[in-house]
Amino acid sequence: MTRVIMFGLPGAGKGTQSALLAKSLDVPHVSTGDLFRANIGESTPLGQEAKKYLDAGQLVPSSVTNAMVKDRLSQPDARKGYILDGYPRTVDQAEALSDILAELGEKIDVVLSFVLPEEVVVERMLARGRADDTEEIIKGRLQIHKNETEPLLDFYRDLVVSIDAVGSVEEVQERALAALDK
Ligand code: B4P
Repeated sequence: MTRVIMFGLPGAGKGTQSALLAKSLDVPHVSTGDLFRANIGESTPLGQEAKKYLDAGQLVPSSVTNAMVKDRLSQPDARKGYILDGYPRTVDQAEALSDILAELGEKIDVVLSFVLPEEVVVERMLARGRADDTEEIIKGRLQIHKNETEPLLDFYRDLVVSIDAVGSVEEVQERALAALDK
């Protein structure tokens, strides 16, 4: 299985696990958060647009996000598969992804849902200490996740495999690899 969507609360460790899975499967790690942060770092027009949303803990508008993902998934290195990290985050993004995949003649193989209590993600994010990791912004991001991202579990109900995300990075990675082997 090489076309994987990573799902879970903000701070669940999707980015951490995606990097390891991408290495094991030898496919690109496509993280919308990382793409936004790279654009912000380079001060591109997309980065300047995205920055105000990231700083406030809000979702970047789907029009911007979908176009960026379409471009990334159309690159030659994505033909062998990809780990989609942080995308889709809303049902309208999932619908846009379905259109992108239809054009490419591809299908998602599995949605790995990383499950852990909210207290643990808050702890992890506060320890990470990114600019958007203050307590108030984290609270807002968790609320957005509940309202806008959780409905994806129903959208992808036939593809979802739950992974217990409490434990060390290595333990969680072993569980993710075992799930992909099945
Ligand atoms: P993301 O970059 O996607 O980040 P995240 O969900 O906050 O974190 P993730 O789950 O990847 O956790 P990580 O591995 O870092 O999003 C940031 C922002 O970008 C969003 O708020 C939004 O504004 C924007 N955005 C992104 N995608 C978008 C989209 N599709 N549409 C619109 N806007 C979008 O792990 C967290 C911490 O825990 C790290 O410090 C890590 O080292 C640690 N950790 C990981 N696993 C651990 C373990 N097992 N034990 C202990 N610590 C662990």
